[in-house]
Amino acid sequence: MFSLGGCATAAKKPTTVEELFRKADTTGDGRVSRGEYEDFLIEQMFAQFDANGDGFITEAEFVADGGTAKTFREIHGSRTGKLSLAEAKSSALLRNRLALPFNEADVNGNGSVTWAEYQAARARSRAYVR
Ligand SMILES: [Ca+2]
Ligand SMILES: [Ca+2]
Repeated sequence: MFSLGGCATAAKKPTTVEELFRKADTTGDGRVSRGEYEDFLIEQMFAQFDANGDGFITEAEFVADGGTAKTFREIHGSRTGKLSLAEAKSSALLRNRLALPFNEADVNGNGSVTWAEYQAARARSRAYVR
């Protein structure tokens, strides 16, 4: 199939950062609050670590994608061997780590980040989950 427009193929384009931002902004007010930001990053992180897509992260999955067993055990308080999204979201450790890039991004400290602030923060956030 030829395309003279120089446009991308009909295949699904990868999700853009802007789309991610809109997803994170669950209230749709154009700003991402700290709670929205943490929830969203945890969901992103969760999907990434859950290699077999069964809705749980095992220690093996966590370590396979660059996490450490120590961090997994700290996050996974229930010790069932399977970390659920709800448990990940209720982890103070995870939230506190993810708050670091948020607080950096939220330059004026008003508790929300704008689109421009978000782009910069997103690039740094991954390192904090290790
Ligand atoms: Ca919002
Ligand atoms: Ca899994």
